[in-house]
Amino acid sequence: MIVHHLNNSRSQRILWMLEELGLPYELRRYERDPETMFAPAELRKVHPLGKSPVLEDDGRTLVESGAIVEYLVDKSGGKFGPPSDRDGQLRYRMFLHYAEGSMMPPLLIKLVLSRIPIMGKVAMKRIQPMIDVHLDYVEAELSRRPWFAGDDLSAADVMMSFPLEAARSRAGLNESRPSTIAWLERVQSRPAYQRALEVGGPYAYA
Ligand SMILES: N[C@@H](CCC(=O)N[C@@H](CS)C(=O)NCC(=O)O)C(=O)O
Repeated sequence: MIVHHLNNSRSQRILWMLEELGLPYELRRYERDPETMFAPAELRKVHPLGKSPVLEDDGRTLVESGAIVEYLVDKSGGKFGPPSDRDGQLRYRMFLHYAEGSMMPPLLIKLVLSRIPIMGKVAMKRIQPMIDVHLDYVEAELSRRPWFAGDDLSAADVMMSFPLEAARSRAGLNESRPSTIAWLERVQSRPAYQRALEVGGPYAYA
């Protein structure tokens, strides 16, 4: 397997998942343009979207973090897949989609607005309450169970790691939401997470 990895990006969680699963992979690194933060053009040669992560395996080129983590669950015979109870399965599926589908968009809007002088600052004030609704929801969920789907770490946690790391670095996630911070600490202290950091190189959100 080849992982196309961009610094400070969502592909860090794919490295974490691969380290958890103990699957061998080759890493290809790409650096963001320090001005624009865009990925380099070479990534478009790998996939037309030119984004990261991209996973190549068995002659296939896969994109979308959620689809990639589900592929890895399948490949490893269900490891880090859904729990056995129905409610846990539904939570697993929901958070797997929620991470990119609902939680990332306002965080990304905030990041973009933060780069626009004056008017951006005004608009950012409108976005923060939307992010707070997500953070409160996540806090309530994590106060009920240790991991997003249930009692065990799953691919849903892998997916949720990036939005929550981004929220801690730029959208006010702090100790006022103790269950979420405790979850982040549990994630980041895992040996596989630490190995993924060593492999991936500098990562601003850990
Ligand atoms: N929903 C996609 C998002 C992919 C994405 O936007 N990746 C970012 C990295 S965090 C990227 O490659 N940005 C560089 C660019 O847009 O040029 C996923 O989860 O894989």
